[in-house]
Amino acid sequence: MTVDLSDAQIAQFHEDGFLILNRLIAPEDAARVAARFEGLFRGRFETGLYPDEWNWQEGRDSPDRTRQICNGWKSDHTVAGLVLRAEIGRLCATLAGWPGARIAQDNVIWKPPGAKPLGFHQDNSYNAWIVPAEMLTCWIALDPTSAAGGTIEYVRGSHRWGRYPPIAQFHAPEDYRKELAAAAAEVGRTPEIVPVEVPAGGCAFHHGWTWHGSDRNRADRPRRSAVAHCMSSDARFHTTEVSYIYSRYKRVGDDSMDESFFPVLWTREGYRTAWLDDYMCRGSAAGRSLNYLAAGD
Ligand SMILES: O=C(O)CCC(=O)C(=O)O
Repeated sequence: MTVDLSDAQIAQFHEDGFLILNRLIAPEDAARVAARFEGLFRGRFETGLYPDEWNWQEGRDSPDRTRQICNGWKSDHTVAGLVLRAEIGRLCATLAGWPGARIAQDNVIWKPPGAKPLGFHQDNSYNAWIVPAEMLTCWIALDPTSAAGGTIEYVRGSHRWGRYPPIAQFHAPEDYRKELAAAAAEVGRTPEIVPVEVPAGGCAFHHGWTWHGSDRNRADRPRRSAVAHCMSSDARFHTTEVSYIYSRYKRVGDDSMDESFFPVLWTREGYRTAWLDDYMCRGSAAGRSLNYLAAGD
């Protein structure tokens, strides 16, 4: 898969702070990634490694919570086969104006019918540990999405509203638009909320300062997504700002990012972390799925 972004689409991204595409991957490939979710949330990790964050576990957490795993790529080759693709890195770097892109973090998100919202926030509020402190994200729908089904929602133009701190409660807040409403009041704007309604395999890119969140799933089908949060290929660790999870990968006295933990997906110069393509092909769900996902078709 290659996606040619037109100048108009790139301009639209800069204007709106997001860009929605109806097709990034084939629906059957989206279904192959979605088929991994059940095992992952039950703790079946084919690589033997825990993901960096495992926010919902079968039997431990309430069924009305939206389920999230961060850095599922470390635990599952099929997830890796999607979120570590060169093309995703190329598109994120192109939109961000970076020389290339590394994965900062992936998200595996499963919102069953009835599951509660995720609060509106700005991703870059959580990125002080990175220099430059910015991400650009590719959010991929693995099911057809709808406003009623709790899809991701963006606020048009909100990447220009300024920088706000992390929100009080990300998972299942009482009012998922609370901090957004406060920010909008401060800048004197009425938020124009755009729900991302795409077929399975569609996607949306968003700027790190764009306000986004998602409502309860009021539909009768699950909403599953895979998200690649990218950072610049040149990114380094901040020497004093600490992420309690991700700064664990920083070596003492060294601010460089190790490609074992933050692999480079793509650079303009033609560089890509050497082990990625082999790693993406190793899954137990291999065969057809990984032929497709790893080949960069
Ligand atoms: O999928 C969602 O509901 C929210 C995801 C999100 O916060 C993100 O992709 O940055």
